Amino acid sequence: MSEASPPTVLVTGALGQIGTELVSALRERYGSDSVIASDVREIENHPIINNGRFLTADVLEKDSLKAIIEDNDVSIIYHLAAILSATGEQNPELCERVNIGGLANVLELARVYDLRVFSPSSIAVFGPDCPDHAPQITPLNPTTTYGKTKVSGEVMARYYWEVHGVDVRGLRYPGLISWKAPAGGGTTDYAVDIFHHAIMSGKYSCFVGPNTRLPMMYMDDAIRATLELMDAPTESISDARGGYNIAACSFSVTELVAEISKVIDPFECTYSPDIRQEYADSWPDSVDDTEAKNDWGWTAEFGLEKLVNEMLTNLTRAREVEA
Ligand code: NAD
Ligand code: AKB
Repeated sequence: MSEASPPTVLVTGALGQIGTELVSALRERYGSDSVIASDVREIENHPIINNGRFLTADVLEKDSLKAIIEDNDVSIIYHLAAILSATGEQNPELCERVNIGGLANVLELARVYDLRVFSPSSIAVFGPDCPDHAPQITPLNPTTTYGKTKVSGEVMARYYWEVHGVDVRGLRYPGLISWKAPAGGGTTDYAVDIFHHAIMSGKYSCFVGPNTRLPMMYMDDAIRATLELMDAPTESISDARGGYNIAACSFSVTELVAEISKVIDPFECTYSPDIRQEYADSWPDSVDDTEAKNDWGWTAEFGLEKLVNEMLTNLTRAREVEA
């Protein structure tokens, strides 16, 4: 019996913080030739462009996406192209156009070509009326445009599943912390930037205050969650398919600074909150991920201490290699 050939996978927004690591994981699994990375921009010497297939594609140009799907017999799309919260609040019109318009194009093409879709949501779907420990099911009243686009994305995903049978799944990612690619214009970027500054200068000026507490996750956990959700049998996926809560850790900036200071001493963090404080304050402290645990066996591996050690070790090594 001959082995089935791997599916062809298209990743949009592939040069961003998540795409940089997700594409590598998908290429390891399906082979480089089967994973097409795409983005509206090109970055010179980016590992994702150097190590496999890459196409420039704007998710707002439906015909270009259609041609890529037809020409390459694509069967799964990981749709990562988006404008994040901080950039989105500076340009709400662009944020709506890309986050809602781009997803509409992807879902419609998925309906026509019978594709499976991964469409990320965010803890930004929650608003100030959400309990501190966010349940899976709770009123979703975000105050940011970015959050509103993510609520719309969840509604669109559920609609395409219920009405058209499109197998689209999503996760409400917490703030993601990684060292391979920079964070892409979000509110939670401080929890990535702080590591670079700690290593470079032993000092960081944080744009949210010391008591700001948010749900966070190390990228390895986020990539594993993504693959596990997409691997789960359809019958195990509940109404939460548009955006499952997933949790790993929740910490204040003070707690993060204390953990970094165990390795980098002295490390001084000062505080200069800006508009992003408001966005952070509108989001919950932590999330309840019982449904993801029960439905498809989700469990996180990285708590605060392990995450901090991994970040500092990997960033230090990367800087030594660069030098
Ligand atoms: P990112 O900003 O790092 O990357 C997004 C990529 O999309 C960029 O490379 C950008 O060039 C590309 N892009 C923007 N407009 C485009 C367009 N019109 N056509 C094609 N590509 C376009 O973002 P990320 O952190 O990798 O996030 C990916 C997804 O995960 C987004 O939906 C985001 O909302 C969600 N998410 C991320 C986090 C996080 O902490 N990183 C948390 C929650 C949810
Ligand atoms: C952001 O801060 O915008 C993202 C997110 C939590 O969606 N990291």
